[in-house]
Amino acid sequence: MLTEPQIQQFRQDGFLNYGAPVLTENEVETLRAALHRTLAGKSEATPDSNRNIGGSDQSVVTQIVNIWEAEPAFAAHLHNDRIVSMVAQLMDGADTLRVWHDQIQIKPPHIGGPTIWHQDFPYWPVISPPDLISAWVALEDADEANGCMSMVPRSHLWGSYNGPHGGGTIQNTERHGPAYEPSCVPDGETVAVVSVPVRAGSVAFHHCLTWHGAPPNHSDRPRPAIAVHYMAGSVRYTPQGRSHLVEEHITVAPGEILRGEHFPTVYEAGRVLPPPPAPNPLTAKL
Ligand SMILES: O=C(O)CCC(=O)C(=O)O
Repeated sequence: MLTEPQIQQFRQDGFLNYGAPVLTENEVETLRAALHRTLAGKSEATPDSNRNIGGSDQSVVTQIVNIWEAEPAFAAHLHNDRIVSMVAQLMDGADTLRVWHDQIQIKPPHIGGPTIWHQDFPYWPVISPPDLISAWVALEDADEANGCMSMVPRSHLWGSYNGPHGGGTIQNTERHGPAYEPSCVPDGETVAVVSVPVRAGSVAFHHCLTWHGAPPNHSDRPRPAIAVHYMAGSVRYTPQGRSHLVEEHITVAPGEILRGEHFPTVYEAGRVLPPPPAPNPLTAKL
């Protein structure tokens, strides 16, 4: 559980680096093995997307969306008791939490590309209000050398920026400095960049309006991580023209609360829900 000062820090800054492990070494190892199965094309199902969003073979960021649909260990991870309890504490008393989607990002050694500065919410133009918190868990130690994330404190209070790329992207710079669109920054505010190193099996939380990014990986270590984007139970399907990859899974009508089998409920009435039982291999194929 989080302490009151940790909760206050998240409210003030828009992110929180928890610092202590939330997964055991065994759990991390199980997730890594599941990730390798998906990368090798050996999972029972395919995730929604598995591609290089880094832009070239010299700047690689492998993004896998909804690996939980492909690998039971990641489906169980969505319901991680420690993580979900903390998200519930940070979500201002929400009594229900669902998963919008998950997202692996791997920056391979030497050629791992940067994550451009952005807010998450403008990339999700089919849902509102912006009551989502991401839990970013490192699957190997992540630091500045291999491309851990950086956050801009208080930027979750600066509104949602729809940049020229249709998302919250601000201009990227070669050195990944604090580039930003000045019109986003309220008078009297300053743009600071805080690096968020996370040990394997630990977690950092960020609000969906917090500006964040990550430098390239010039080290000889990979940087795999899993982010789960948790939404408050009040988040609705509110399409406005632009689409989103997982929109095809939405079965509710515009304006309705976003729920359904592809958006698992992980917290209800003050308690974390366990993952559904894994299919019985003896009966699954009958
Ligand atoms: O893993 C990364 O470098 C970026 C992840 C991210 O932008 C997010 O979780 O919102």
